[in-house]
Amino acid sequence: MIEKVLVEQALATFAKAKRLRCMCHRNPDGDAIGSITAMAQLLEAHYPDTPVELYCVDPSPPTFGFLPFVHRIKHDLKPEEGDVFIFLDSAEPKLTEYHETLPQIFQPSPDSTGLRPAGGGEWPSVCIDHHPTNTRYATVNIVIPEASSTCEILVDFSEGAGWPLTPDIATSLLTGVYTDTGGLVHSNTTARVYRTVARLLKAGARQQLIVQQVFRSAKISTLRLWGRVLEKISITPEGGAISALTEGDFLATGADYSELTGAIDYVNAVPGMKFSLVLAERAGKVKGSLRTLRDDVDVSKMAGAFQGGGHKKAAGFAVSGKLVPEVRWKVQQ
Ligand SMILES: [Mn+2]
Repeated sequence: MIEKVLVEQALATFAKAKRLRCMCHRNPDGDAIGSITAMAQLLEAHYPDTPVELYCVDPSPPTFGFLPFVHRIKHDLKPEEGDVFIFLDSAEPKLTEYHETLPQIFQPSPDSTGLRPAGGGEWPSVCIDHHPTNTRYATVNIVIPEASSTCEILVDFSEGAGWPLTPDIATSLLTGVYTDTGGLVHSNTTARVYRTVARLLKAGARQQLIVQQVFRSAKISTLRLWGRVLEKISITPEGGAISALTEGDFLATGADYSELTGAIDYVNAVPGMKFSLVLAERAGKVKGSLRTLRDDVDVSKMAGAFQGGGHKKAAGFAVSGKLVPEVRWKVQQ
């Protein structure tokens, strides 16, 4: 799946590092945490003399606290000479949220002719990602949109590099494959995904631990938040199932933003809809998550209208502002 030359370029980049600094996107999900913790373990095993560090602007959701290395994720980053950055599951620099404070760690994206403008990026970097909207902002870009998850790409990468998977690494990787496929039920669950899962189980991935921690446990605040999402579903004339949560909903339920993950799959379950949308207020912004079950609807285009992006069947966006309810009444005779 991965071109051999890309694996070689990535390995050559890792080999010359004085420090290996892994980074995933803000508001990290299971694939972000799975891929960053797996990559850090792989790098530490194969470059024992090079310090390996993990960075994310947001802490890991407690759900993934059972994964090795998760406690090593740091927030404050000061780039130093000799750093090599490894970006995981992040389609664009802004999704890491380090783009404003540390623009120099990213390369300028290639223009429409495929050439990378001069200047910018001072540090070598490797990006491993599966988002089709990836802007190729690293020096080595391993972007495979057909992959279900960044963790799936890492399984192939390890094989290409000749790196064996330990049970701990396999557990991190299986967490990402499971969460990005919704437990092997989303439309991105290809035959290749099942082969990947088989390889991970063979490597000792603790499948039942993941099922219990990720899919079979929910805090009371999460259940109450999801209750509000479900209660507030409305159907639009365009055929969308929409729900919206204000900051007040988060305060009243005691849930934080990360606890919203997964609720949209229930909104998306309304039969006959073209798409589903969950809007949520967060720190002066309104974030939107879009899903569809249909092949003739591309929600990444809808998200694009609000400067967002993602996949055809799952996408998101963020706009500044707050939610204001609009109630319409008409007289029926
Ligand atoms: Mn992902």
